Amino acid sequence: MKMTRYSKNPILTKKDVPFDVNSIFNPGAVKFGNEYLLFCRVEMPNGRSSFVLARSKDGINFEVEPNLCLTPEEHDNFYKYAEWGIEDARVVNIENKYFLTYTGYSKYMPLVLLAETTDFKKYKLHGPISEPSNKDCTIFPEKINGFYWKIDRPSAEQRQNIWVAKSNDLLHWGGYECLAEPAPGTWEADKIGISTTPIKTKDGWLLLYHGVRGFGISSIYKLGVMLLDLQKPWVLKGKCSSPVLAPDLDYERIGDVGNVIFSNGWIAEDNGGIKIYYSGADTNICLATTTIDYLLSLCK
Ligand code: BMA
Repeated sequence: MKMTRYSKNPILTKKDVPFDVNSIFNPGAVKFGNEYLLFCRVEMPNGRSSFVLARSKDGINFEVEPNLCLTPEEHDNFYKYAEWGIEDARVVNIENKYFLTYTGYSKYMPLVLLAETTDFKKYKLHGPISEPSNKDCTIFPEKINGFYWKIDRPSAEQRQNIWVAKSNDLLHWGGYECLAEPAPGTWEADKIGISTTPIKTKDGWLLLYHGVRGFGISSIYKLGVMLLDLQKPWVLKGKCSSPVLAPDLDYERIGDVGNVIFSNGWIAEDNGGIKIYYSGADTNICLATTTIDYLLSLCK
C-alpha cells in the first residue's frame, strides 16, 4: 500500500473545538490504553498557541476536550521561554512515562521544552533542553547503547540541518553529531527537520521528516522518510529521494500558511500499518495511512 489520504479529511478543524480558537493543527500522537490521543496545537484568537487533547477509539473519529491541557501560563519558572506560545509537540512513551518535546516561543526565539506525564492530566515541566534557535525535537522510545537519544534542528546562520545527541537523564545532553542535511537543488533544499518519533523496525529506526523549499514569495513544506541505524542512531542508512506526501488538495494548499503539509505525530499498528496525522496549510488535522514496509522500501 502506498500513501492513502483519508477520504473525509480533514478529521478535525476549528469547528470541532468547543471553545474559540483560530486554528487546530500539528498534533503529536500516541496510543494510551485503548485510546488514540492527539496532543493538538491550538492557536488562540490572540495568535499564541497552547495544547488541547483529542481522544478517539478508532484513530479516525476524534473528540476535542472542552479545556486546554497545557498553556504557556502554566510554565511558571519557564514562562519567559513560552510566553509567545507552545507549539508542535512530539510524544514518546519511554519506560511507562510519556515525554513531550515541544517548541517554546518567546522574545528569545524558538527553543525545545521537555515535559513528562503518566496520565495526560498532570504534567511535570522540565523546561528547555536546547538553546535557541532550535525546534523539531524528538526522543527515541528506548535507550541505545546505555543512553537516551534525541534529534533536533538547530538553526545556525543559513544552515538548518538535523542533529542527534545523547543523555543519561533526558535533561543534560552532549555528544552532538550532524545527522542529515538538505539535498541541494531538490524539494528539501532550504531546510529539513524531523517530523515524527522514531519507530523501531527490522531494518532500522524509521522517521518522517519535513523538507522545505522556497518558491517565489513563499515556501512549500513536504514530508519525506529516513532510516537510521538501530545501534548507531547518528548513522543515516537511507532516505527517500522524492517526498512521500506533498500539498495537493485544497485543504493542504489553502489556509493560514498555504502549501504546507506538516506532521509531528504518527501511530504504528500491530499489523504493520501506520496512521500519519498531519496538518494542511497550518489550519486543520488530517489523516493518511500507509505501511512500514512501503516506507522502508523508499529508504533503500
Ligand atoms: C514551521 C513550524 C510549524 C509550521 C510550519 C509551516 O517552521 O513553525 O509549526 O507548521 O513552519 O508553517
